[in-house]
Amino acid sequence: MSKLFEPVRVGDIDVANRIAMAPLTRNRSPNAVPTQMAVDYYRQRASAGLLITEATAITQQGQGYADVPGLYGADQLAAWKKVTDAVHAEGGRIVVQLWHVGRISHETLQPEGAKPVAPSAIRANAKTYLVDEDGSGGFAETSEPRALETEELPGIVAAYAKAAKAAVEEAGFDGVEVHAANGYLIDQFLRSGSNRRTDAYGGSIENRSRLLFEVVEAITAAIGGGRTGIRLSPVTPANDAADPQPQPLFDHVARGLGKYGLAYVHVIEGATGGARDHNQGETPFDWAQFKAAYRDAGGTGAWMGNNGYDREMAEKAVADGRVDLVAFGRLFIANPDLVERFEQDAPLNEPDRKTFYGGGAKGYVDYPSLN
Ligand code: 8OZ
Repeated sequence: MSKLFEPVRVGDIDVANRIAMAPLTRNRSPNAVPTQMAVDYYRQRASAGLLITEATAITQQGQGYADVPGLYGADQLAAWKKVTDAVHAEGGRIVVQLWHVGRISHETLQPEGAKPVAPSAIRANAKTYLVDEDGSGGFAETSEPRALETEELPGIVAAYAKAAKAAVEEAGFDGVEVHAANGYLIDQFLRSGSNRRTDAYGGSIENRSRLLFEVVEAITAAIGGGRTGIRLSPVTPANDAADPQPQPLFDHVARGLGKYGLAYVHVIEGATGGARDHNQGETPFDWAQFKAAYRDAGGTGAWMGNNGYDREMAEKAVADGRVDLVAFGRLFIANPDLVERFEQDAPLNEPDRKTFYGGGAKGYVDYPSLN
Protein backbone atom coordinates (compact mmCIF):
# COMPACT_ATOMS: atom_id res chain seq x y z
CA MET A 1 0.00 0.00 0.00
CA SER A 2 1.17 3.49 -0.80
CA LYS A 3 2.46 5.61 2.06
CA LEU A 4 -0.11 8.26 1.10
CA PHE A 5 -2.71 6.23 3.00
CA GLU A 6 -0.63 5.71 6.12
CA PRO A 7 -1.21 7.64 9.34
CA VAL A 8 1.10 10.42 10.44
CA ARG A 9 1.45 12.69 13.43
CA VAL A 10 0.97 16.37 12.65
CA GLY A 11 2.19 18.16 15.75
CA ASP A 12 -0.30 17.19 18.47
CA ILE A 13 -2.79 15.91 15.89
CA ASP A 14 -2.90 12.24 14.85
CA VAL A 15 -4.17 11.98 11.30
CA ALA A 16 -5.30 8.84 9.51
CA ASN A 17 -3.60 9.47 6.16
CA ARG A 18 -1.38 11.94 4.28
CA ILE A 19 -4.25 13.51 2.36
CA ALA A 20 -5.42 16.95 3.47
CA MET A 21 -8.33 18.98 2.21
CA ALA A 22 -6.98 22.38 1.22
CA PRO A 23 -8.71 25.54 2.44
CA LEU A 24 -11.41 26.44 -0.10
CA THR A 25 -13.41 29.67 -0.13
CA ARG A 26 -17.04 28.83 -0.99
CA ASN A 27 -18.94 32.05 -0.12
CA ARG A 28 -21.92 30.28 1.42
CA SER A 29 -21.98 31.76 4.93
CA PRO A 30 -24.60 34.53 5.02
CA ASN A 31 -23.83 37.09 7.77
CA ALA A 32 -20.45 35.34 8.14
CA VAL A 33 -22.03 32.36 9.95
CA PRO A 34 -21.56 28.79 8.62
CA THR A 35 -24.84 27.02 7.87
CA GLN A 36 -26.14 23.49 8.38
CA MET A 37 -25.03 22.84 4.82
CA ALA A 38 -21.45 23.60 5.88
CA VAL A 39 -21.83 20.91 8.56
CA ASP A 40 -22.82 18.40 5.88
CA TYR A 41 -20.10 19.58 3.48
CA TYR A 42 -17.28 19.05 5.96
CA ARG A 43 -18.79 15.83 7.37
CA GLN A 44 -18.92 14.36 3.86
CA ARG A 45 -15.18 15.00 3.51
CA ALA A 46 -14.11 13.77 6.97
CA SER A 47 -12.11 10.80 5.64
CA ALA A 48 -9.36 13.25 4.67
CA GLY A 49 -6.48 12.89 7.11
CA LEU A 50 -6.81 16.58 7.88
CA LEU A 51 -9.53 19.02 6.87
CA ILE A 52 -8.47 22.65 6.63
CA THR A 53 -11.49 24.92 6.62
CA GLU A 54 -12.09 27.69 4.16
CA ALA A 55 -10.35 30.94 5.14
CA THR A 56 -12.18 32.39 8.16
CA ALA A 57 -11.99 36.03 9.23
CA ILE A 58 -10.55 36.75 12.68
CA THR A 59 -12.34 40.12 12.81
CA GLN A 60 -14.78 41.98 10.60
CA GLN A 61 -11.86 44.17 9.52
CA GLY A 62 -10.20 40.96 8.34
CA GLN A 63 -12.95 40.03 5.93
CA GLY A 64 -12.95 40.91 2.28
CA TYR A 65 -15.57 38.97 0.37
CA ALA A 66 -19.31 38.42 0.52
CA ASP A 67 -20.56 35.50 2.58
CA VAL A 68 -17.27 34.21 3.95
CA PRO A 69 -17.34 32.94 7.54
CA GLY A 70 -15.87 34.53 10.64
CA LEU A 71 -14.62 33.37 14.01
CA TYR A 72 -15.14 36.45 16.17
CA GLY A 73 -18.79 36.17 17.28
CA ALA A 74 -20.55 33.73 19.58
CA ASP A 75 -22.94 32.71 16.78
CA GLN A 76 -20.01 31.94 14.48
CA LEU A 77 -18.22 29.87 17.11
CA ALA A 78 -21.41 27.93 17.88
CA ALA A 79 -21.92 27.22 14.17
CA TRP A 80 -18.33 26.01 13.79
CA LYS A 81 -18.79 23.75 16.85
CA LYS A 82 -21.48 21.87 14.92
CA VAL A 83 -19.00 21.41 12.08
CA THR A 84 -16.18 20.13 14.30
CA ASP A 85 -18.55 17.82 16.22
CA ALA A 86 -19.76 16.31 12.94
CA VAL A 87 -16.22 15.79 11.64
CA HIS A 88 -15.03 14.28 14.93
CA ALA A 89 -18.04 11.94 15.01
CA GLU A 90 -16.74 10.55 11.69
CA GLY A 91 -13.23 10.15 13.10
CA GLY A 92 -11.87 13.13 11.17
CA ARG A 93 -9.56 15.98 12.17
CA ILE A 94 -10.16 19.63 11.36
CA VAL A 95 -8.27 22.90 11.71
CA VAL A 96 -9.54 26.37 10.89
CA GLN A 97 -7.66 28.73 8.61
CA LEU A 98 -7.24 32.13 10.31
CA TRP A 99 -7.64 34.99 7.85
CA HIS A 100 -7.06 38.70 7.74
CA VAL A 101 -7.39 39.93 4.16
CA GLY A 102 -5.71 43.31 4.69
CA ARG A 103 -6.15 45.37 1.52
CA ILE A 104 -8.03 42.66 -0.40
CA SER A 105 -11.36 44.04 0.73
CA HIS A 106 -14.00 46.63 0.03
CA GLU A 107 -15.34 49.50 2.12
CA THR A 108 -18.86 48.04 2.03
CA LEU A 109 -17.60 44.97 3.95
CA GLN A 110 -15.69 46.92 6.60
CA PRO A 111 -16.94 48.15 10.00
CA GLU A 112 -18.69 51.50 9.44
CA GLY A 113 -17.68 51.52 5.79
CA ALA A 114 -14.05 52.24 6.70
CA LYS A 115 -11.12 51.83 4.33
CA PRO A 116 -9.54 48.35 4.44
CA VAL A 117 -6.20 48.25 6.24
CA ALA A 118 -2.79 47.37 4.80
CA PRO A 119 0.93 47.75 5.48
CA SER A 120 0.95 50.74 3.12
CA ALA A 121 -1.74 52.77 1.36
CA ILE A 122 -1.29 51.02 -1.98
CA ARG A 123 -4.37 49.66 -3.68
CA ALA A 124 -4.06 46.07 -4.88
CA ASN A 125 -4.60 45.35 -8.52
CA ALA A 126 -7.06 42.62 -7.52
CA LYS A 127 -10.75 41.94 -7.34
CA THR A 128 -13.07 40.95 -4.56
CA TYR A 129 -16.57 39.52 -4.72
CA LEU A 130 -19.58 41.42 -3.41
CA VAL A 131 -23.31 40.70 -3.14
CA ASP A 132 -25.98 43.44 -3.45
CA GLU A 133 -28.99 43.94 -1.17
CA ASP A 134 -31.07 42.08 -3.77
CA GLY A 135 -28.73 39.09 -3.56
CA SER A 136 -27.04 39.48 -6.94
CA GLY A 137 -23.26 39.04 -6.86
CA GLY A 138 -20.33 40.28 -8.87
CA PHE A 139 -16.62 41.03 -8.85
CA ALA A 140 -15.47 44.50 -7.79
CA GLU A 141 -12.13 46.30 -7.60
CA THR A 142 -10.65 46.24 -4.11
CA SER A 143 -10.86 49.57 -2.26
CA GLU A 144 -7.94 51.88 -1.61
CA PRO A 145 -6.57 50.87 1.81
CA ARG A 146 -5.12 52.97 4.59
CA ALA A 147 -1.75 52.14 6.17
CA LEU A 148 -1.96 50.61 9.63
CA GLU A 149 -0.42 52.69 12.42
CA THR A 150 2.42 50.94 14.23
CA GLU A 151 0.33 51.19 17.41
CA GLU A 152 -2.47 49.17 15.82
CA LEU A 153 -0.36 46.10 15.13
CA PRO A 154 -0.43 44.64 18.67
CA GLY A 155 -4.24 44.66 18.39
CA ILE A 156 -4.10 42.64 15.18
CA VAL A 157 -1.66 40.16 16.72
CA ALA A 158 -3.95 39.84 19.74
CA ALA A 159 -6.95 39.24 17.47
CA TYR A 160 -5.16 36.28 15.87
CA ALA A 161 -4.39 34.79 19.29
CA LYS A 162 -7.93 35.36 20.53
CA ALA A 163 -9.39 33.70 17.43
CA ALA A 164 -7.00 30.74 17.81
CA LYS A 165 -7.93 30.24 21.45
CA ALA A 166 -11.65 30.47 20.73
CA ALA A 167 -11.24 28.11 17.78
CA VAL A 168 -9.75 25.39 19.96
CA GLU A 169 -11.54 25.99 23.27
CA GLU A 170 -14.99 27.02 22.08
CA ALA A 171 -15.41 25.83 18.50
CA GLY A 172 -13.70 22.46 19.06
CA PHE A 173 -11.08 22.67 16.33
CA ASP A 174 -8.00 20.43 16.53
CA GLY A 175 -5.87 23.44 15.68
CA VAL A 176 -5.48 26.41 13.39
CA GLU A 177 -3.68 27.28 10.17
CA VAL A 178 -2.29 30.81 9.90
CA HIS A 179 -3.11 32.12 6.43
CA ALA A 180 0.15 33.81 5.50
CA ALA A 181 -0.27 33.21 1.75
CA ASN A 182 -1.95 34.52 -1.37
CA GLY A 183 -1.45 38.24 -0.95
CA TYR A 184 -3.48 38.72 2.23
CA LEU A 185 -2.41 40.79 5.24
CA ILE A 186 0.60 38.82 6.49
CA ASP A 187 1.84 38.25 2.93
CA GLN A 188 1.32 41.97 2.20
CA PHE A 189 3.72 42.74 5.04
CA LEU A 190 6.23 40.15 3.78
CA ARG A 191 6.53 41.47 0.24
CA SER A 192 8.18 44.68 -0.83
CA GLY A 193 5.55 45.30 -3.53
CA SER A 194 2.90 45.98 -0.88
CA ASN A 195 5.07 47.02 2.08
CA ARG A 196 6.74 50.44 1.88
CA ARG A 197 6.76 51.04 5.63
CA THR A 198 9.56 52.92 7.35
CA ASP A 199 8.90 51.60 10.87
CA ALA A 200 10.11 48.30 12.37
CA TYR A 201 7.63 46.40 10.12
CA GLY A 202 8.99 47.53 6.75
CA GLY A 203 12.21 47.76 4.79
CA SER A 204 14.50 44.83 5.54
CA ILE A 205 13.44 41.20 5.25
CA GLU A 206 13.69 40.97 9.06
CA ASN A 207 11.29 43.88 9.44
CA ARG A 208 8.81 42.69 6.82
CA SER A 209 8.68 39.27 8.52
CA ARG A 210 8.12 40.76 11.96
CA LEU A 211 4.33 40.70 11.91
CA LEU A 212 4.28 37.06 10.79
CA PHE A 213 6.55 36.00 13.66
CA GLU A 214 4.60 38.04 16.21
CA VAL A 215 1.38 36.38 15.06
CA VAL A 216 2.92 32.89 15.25
CA GLU A 217 4.45 33.68 18.65
CA ALA A 218 1.11 34.85 20.05
CA ILE A 219 -0.88 31.94 18.64
CA THR A 220 1.57 29.27 19.76
CA ALA A 221 1.63 30.85 23.24
CA ALA A 222 -2.19 30.68 23.28
CA ILE A 223 -2.81 27.15 21.95
CA GLY A 224 0.60 25.48 21.57
CA GLY A 225 2.81 25.03 18.54
CA GLY A 226 1.58 21.46 18.10
CA ARG A 227 -1.85 22.79 17.16
CA THR A 228 -0.58 25.54 14.87
CA GLY A 229 0.11 25.26 11.17
CA ILE A 230 0.94 27.95 8.64
CA ARG A 231 0.34 28.40 4.90
CA LEU A 232 2.88 30.14 2.69
CA SER A 233 3.00 30.83 -1.06
CA PRO A 234 6.54 32.04 -1.81
CA VAL A 235 6.12 32.75 -5.53
CA THR A 236 2.42 33.26 -6.09
CA PRO A 237 1.25 36.34 -7.96
CA ALA A 238 -2.22 35.96 -6.37
CA ASN A 239 -3.87 39.18 -5.24
CA ASP A 240 -1.03 41.31 -6.58
CA ALA A 241 1.55 39.69 -4.29
CA ALA A 242 4.93 40.89 -5.55
CA ASP A 243 8.51 40.66 -4.41
CA PRO A 244 11.57 40.57 -6.67
CA GLN A 245 13.50 38.34 -4.23
CA PRO A 246 11.30 35.66 -2.72
CA GLN A 247 14.17 33.24 -1.97
CA PRO A 248 15.99 35.18 0.77
CA LEU A 249 12.64 36.39 2.13
CA PHE A 250 11.09 32.96 2.46
CA ASP A 251 14.32 31.27 3.56
CA HIS A 252 14.32 33.78 6.41
CA VAL A 253 10.68 33.01 7.17
CA ALA A 254 11.37 29.26 7.11
CA ARG A 255 14.36 29.62 9.44
CA GLY A 256 12.39 31.78 11.85
CA LEU A 257 9.52 29.30 11.96
CA GLY A 258 11.86 26.50 13.04
CA LYS A 259 11.69 27.27 16.73
CA TYR A 260 7.94 27.25 17.36
CA GLY A 261 7.29 23.50 17.36
CA LEU A 262 4.66 23.98 14.64
CA ALA A 263 2.34 21.15 13.63
CA TYR A 264 2.91 21.76 9.93
CA VAL A 265 4.07 24.06 7.18
CA HIS A 266 1.74 24.17 4.17
CA VAL A 267 3.34 25.33 0.95
CA ILE A 268 1.64 26.44 -2.26
CA GLU A 269 4.15 25.43 -4.91
CA GLY A 270 3.94 27.90 -7.82
CA ALA A 271 1.02 30.15 -8.72
CA THR A 272 -2.01 29.47 -6.53
CA GLY A 273 -4.39 27.28 -8.51
CA GLY A 274 -2.13 27.70 -11.54
CA ALA A 275 1.28 26.82 -12.94
CA ARG A 276 3.48 24.84 -10.56
CA ASP A 277 6.61 26.17 -12.28
CA HIS A 278 5.59 29.82 -11.92
CA ASN A 279 8.43 31.97 -10.63
CA GLN A 280 8.70 35.38 -9.11
CA GLY A 281 11.99 37.18 -9.15
CA GLU A 282 15.12 36.63 -11.15
CA THR A 283 16.02 33.05 -10.30
CA PRO A 284 13.88 29.93 -10.05
CA PHE A 285 12.74 29.36 -6.48
CA ASP A 286 14.65 26.55 -4.76
CA TRP A 287 11.99 24.61 -2.86
CA ALA A 288 14.44 22.14 -1.31
CA GLN A 289 16.56 24.99 0.06
CA PHE A 290 13.43 26.60 1.54
CA LYS A 291 12.47 23.36 3.31
CA ALA A 292 16.07 22.77 4.45
CA ALA A 293 16.12 26.26 6.00
CA TYR A 294 13.17 25.21 8.17
CA ARG A 295 14.66 21.83 9.14
CA ASP A 296 18.11 23.33 9.81
CA ALA A 297 16.50 25.76 12.23
CA GLY A 298 14.99 22.88 14.21
CA GLY A 299 11.59 22.79 12.55
CA THR A 300 10.00 19.37 13.07
CA GLY A 301 6.52 20.07 11.71
CA ALA A 302 5.00 18.04 8.91
CA TRP A 303 5.70 19.46 5.43
CA MET A 304 2.53 19.79 3.38
CA GLY A 305 2.63 20.34 -0.37
CA ASN A 306 -0.18 21.81 -2.42
CA ASN A 307 -1.06 22.91 -5.92
CA GLY A 308 -2.34 20.82 -8.77
CA TYR A 309 -1.37 17.40 -7.42
CA ASP A 310 -3.00 14.24 -8.67
CA ARG A 311 -2.78 10.88 -6.95
CA GLU A 312 0.36 9.75 -8.73
CA MET A 313 2.26 12.97 -8.03
CA ALA A 314 1.18 12.85 -4.40
CA GLU A 315 2.24 9.23 -3.94
CA LYS A 316 5.64 9.99 -5.42
CA ALA A 317 6.17 13.16 -3.38
CA VAL A 318 5.30 11.34 -0.15
CA ALA A 319 7.32 8.23 -1.08
CA ASP A 320 10.37 10.38 -1.86
CA GLY A 321 10.02 12.18 1.46
CA ARG A 322 9.75 15.53 -0.34
CA VAL A 323 6.48 16.15 1.54
CA ASP A 324 4.72 14.46 4.47
CA LEU A 325 1.20 15.35 3.35
CA VAL A 326 -0.46 16.68 0.22
CA ALA A 327 -3.40 19.08 0.25
CA PHE A 328 -5.97 18.78 -2.53
CA GLY A 329 -8.41 21.58 -3.32
CA ARG A 330 -10.53 21.26 -6.44
CA LEU A 331 -10.52 17.46 -6.30
CA PHE A 332 -12.05 17.64 -2.80
CA ILE A 333 -14.77 20.03 -3.96
CA ALA A 334 -15.99 17.39 -6.40
CA ASN A 335 -15.07 14.21 -4.51
CA PRO A 336 -16.18 14.04 -0.88
CA ASP A 337 -14.67 10.55 -0.66
CA LEU A 338 -11.44 11.46 -2.42
CA VAL A 339 -9.39 9.23 -0.09
CA GLU A 340 -11.48 6.15 -0.89
CA ARG A 341 -11.45 6.94 -4.61
CA PHE A 342 -7.66 7.25 -4.58
CA GLU A 343 -7.33 4.01 -2.60
CA GLN A 344 -9.54 2.14 -5.06
CA ASP A 345 -8.19 3.97 -8.09
CA ALA A 346 -11.82 4.81 -8.81
CA PRO A 347 -12.92 7.47 -11.33
CA LEU A 348 -13.22 11.05 -10.05
CA ASN A 349 -16.12 13.49 -10.36
CA GLU A 350 -15.30 16.65 -12.31
CA PRO A 351 -15.49 19.92 -10.35
CA ASP A 352 -17.98 22.48 -11.68
CA ARG A 353 -16.35 25.95 -11.65
CA LYS A 354 -19.67 27.76 -11.88
CA THR A 355 -20.58 26.63 -8.35
CA PHE A 356 -17.20 27.20 -6.64
CA TYR A 357 -18.15 30.58 -5.14
CA GLY A 358 -21.59 31.33 -3.76
CA GLY A 359 -24.92 29.62 -4.31
CA GLY A 360 -26.52 26.80 -2.38
CA ALA A 361 -26.45 23.01 -2.24
CA LYS A 362 -25.64 22.59 -5.93
CA GLY A 363 -21.92 22.01 -6.35
CA TYR A 364 -21.51 22.07 -2.57
CA VAL A 365 -23.09 19.10 -0.86
CA ASP A 366 -24.48 17.19 -3.86
CA TYR A 367 -21.35 15.60 -5.37
CA PRO A 368 -21.87 11.84 -5.15
CA SER A 369 -19.73 9.41 -3.16
CA LEU A 370 -19.00 5.93 -4.45
CA ASN A 371 -21.38 4.41 -1.93
C1 8OZ B 1 -10.56 32.21 -3.79
C2 8OZ B 1 -11.53 33.19 -3.64
C3 8OZ B 1 -11.51 33.99 -2.53
C4 8OZ B 1 -10.54 33.82 -1.56
C5 8OZ B 1 -7.13 32.35 -1.03
C6 8OZ B 1 -8.84 32.72 0.61
O1 8OZ B 1 -6.76 32.46 -2.20
C7 8OZ B 1 -8.53 32.64 -0.67
C8 8OZ B 1 -9.56 32.84 -1.71
C9 8OZ B 1 -9.60 32.03 -2.83
O2 8OZ B 1 -6.34 32.02 -0.14
